[in-house]
Amino acid sequence: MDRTFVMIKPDGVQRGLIGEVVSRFEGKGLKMIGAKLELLPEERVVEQYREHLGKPFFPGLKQYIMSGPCFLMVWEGRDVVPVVRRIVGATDPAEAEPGSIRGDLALDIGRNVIHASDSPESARREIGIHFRPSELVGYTRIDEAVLYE
Ligand code: IDP
Ligand code: MG
Repeated sequence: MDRTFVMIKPDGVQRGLIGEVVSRFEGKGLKMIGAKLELLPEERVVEQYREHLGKPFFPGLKQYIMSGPCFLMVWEGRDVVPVVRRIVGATDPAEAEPGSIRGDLALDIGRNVIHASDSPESARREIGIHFRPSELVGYTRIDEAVLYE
C-alpha cells in the first residue's frame, strides 16, 4: 500500500480542526499508521520545505509553521498521495474547490491549515524527516475486507 505524509499546520491545530481533518481521511477509508503532536524544530521545517528555500514567502512560511504545535500523520491506502492531495485542495484556499479541506476551512494561502506530500517520492522523503520506522504501526483495519474490490 502507498503512504503519504500529512500535517495539520498550527492554524488548524489552534482552530480545533484536528478531529474534522482526521475524520475526512478516516471516512474515505484511509488508514492512519502514525501520528504525533509536535512543535517542529527549525531544521525539520527547512528540510520539509527545502524546495521553497529562497522564495519570498519562505521566512513567513517558516515562522508560521514554527508558531505552534503541528499534528503530523502518516496515512496509508491505494493511491493515497493523489487521493489525499485532492481531499486537501488547491494551495490557495480562495481557489480550492468547495468540499476540499482548504476549500471548506481556509481563506488565506499563508494560513491554509494542512500540508500533504505531492508525490510518492516526496512522501517517502517527508515521512523520513519526521518519523522513525518504529513510530509507524502496521495493522489491519476491520473494514479493509470491504473497502477494496
Ligand atoms: P502545497 O502546500 O499545496 O504543496 P506549495 O506550493 O508546496 O503548496 O507551498 C508550500 C506552502 O507554502 C503552502 O502550503 C503555503 O503554506 C505556503 N505558500 C506557498 N505559496 C505561498 C505564497 O504565495 N504566500 C504565502 N505562503 C505561500
Ligand atoms: Mg508542496
